Amino acid sequence: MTVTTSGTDLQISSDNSVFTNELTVKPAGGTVTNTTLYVRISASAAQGALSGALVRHVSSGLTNDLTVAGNVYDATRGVSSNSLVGWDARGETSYGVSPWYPTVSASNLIVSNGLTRGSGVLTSGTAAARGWGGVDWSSPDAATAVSSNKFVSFTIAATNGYKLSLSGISKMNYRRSSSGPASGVVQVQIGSGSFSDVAALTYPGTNSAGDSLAAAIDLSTNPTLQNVPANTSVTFRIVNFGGTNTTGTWYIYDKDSNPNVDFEVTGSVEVQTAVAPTITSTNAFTGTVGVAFSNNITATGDAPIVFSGTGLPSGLSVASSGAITGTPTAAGTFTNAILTATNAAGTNNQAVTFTIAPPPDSSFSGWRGSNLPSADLLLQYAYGASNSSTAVSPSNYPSTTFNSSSLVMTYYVRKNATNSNLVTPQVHTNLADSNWGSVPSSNIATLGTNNVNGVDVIKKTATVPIDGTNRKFLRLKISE
Ligand SMILES: [Ca+2]
Repeated sequence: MTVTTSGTDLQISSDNSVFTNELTVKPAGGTVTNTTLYVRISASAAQGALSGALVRHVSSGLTNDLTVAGNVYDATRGVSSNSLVGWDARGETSYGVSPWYPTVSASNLIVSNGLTRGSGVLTSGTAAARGWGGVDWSSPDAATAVSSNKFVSFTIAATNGYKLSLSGISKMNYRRSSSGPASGVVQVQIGSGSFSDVAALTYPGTNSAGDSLAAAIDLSTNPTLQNVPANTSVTFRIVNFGGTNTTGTWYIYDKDSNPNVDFEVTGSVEVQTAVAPTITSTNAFTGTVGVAFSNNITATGDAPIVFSGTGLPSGLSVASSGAITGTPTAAGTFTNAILTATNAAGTNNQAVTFTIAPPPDSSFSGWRGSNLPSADLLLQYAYGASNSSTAVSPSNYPSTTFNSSSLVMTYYVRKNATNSNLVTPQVHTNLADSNWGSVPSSNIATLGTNNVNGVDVIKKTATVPIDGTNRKFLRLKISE
């Protein structure tokens, strides 16, 4: 006798091994003994419910049909090609197990915590079948919901040698009651950092058949969710609020009543290539003697990066964090400084120049501030008198001595004066003549530093030779 199927969607077998669309069952001694036939849906059957499927046996003009019902589901269970984790709520009851671990599609990804109800999410009352969730989402806003632990969360991370990038929440089938939450927000925490909002959620539907988000959530443009290093946990938190009654429900819901995932997060897990540091901060720093310096070296590359530096101006140093701090003690242009950034993958050096300006009060205009220049102020400045003083300290007056061979003038000038010619000793044989000459620098000596009224002044002498017949005069020219 011959048994056939209604089409190629259905196959039959007598041994549960070899399946075909037409099977001949041979009689033994003229009688077909009781024979078990196996029926299966063929792998080529289209998705959805089988239509008109039957197994048929025609004998002596009689047709015996055995109708067969069945469903063909997506072999991938509706999982996206770039799926990381997906949850199918079809088998969940009583609000579902917590934590609820997903199907993991990506290699080198660990789920350190499945979907977990916060302690503020309750499981009282009768739960819908094929749903995972809870009740009491009545917080007025997200912040209140967070502080009341009315959220669900899960945590994933790339394993050693891999990095994790998130592209989106491709699917969220949900169900809520009319007094359940109308709104929510997806928050993400990287490592032990703070949670930040990455997407708003709205749940307009209150259909008991469930509903889906209006659109997939795109996370691919969120830079903090890309290239998350190995073993750095990424915790998603779905914070729901706006429920009008504490008995209101919210579920991840098996909306289509099939094995397809109902909640899915997509992205990629890729080999993490070690990246050596590259210093990105400036190669030219400026500072001022006596003024606290603060700046930072920055670099790209794998964390942790340790910074150091050599050849910096005196008074400055580099911390391992990259902070350059200290107070410069000498003015000038320093071109020998090398800043270094080091991580496990390598080292990057950067030659930098520090331009350190003299102290802010080392020029007459800087010292006098907004005052109008005046001869009296210039005199005070040149001799290192106090800014508030109206006269040069007598201790700074120039004085002269002589012996049989030399005339010596002792005088004071302000230390760090930017104009070294501000105070110039001059010499002449004729006091009345206007054409005085400068005392040669070889005849000028520096005898040390005094502090007068809080200002450093340098004691100097100008010495000119004299003899018994030729007289000489010394004077100081002060100019701005
Ligand atoms: Ca499902």
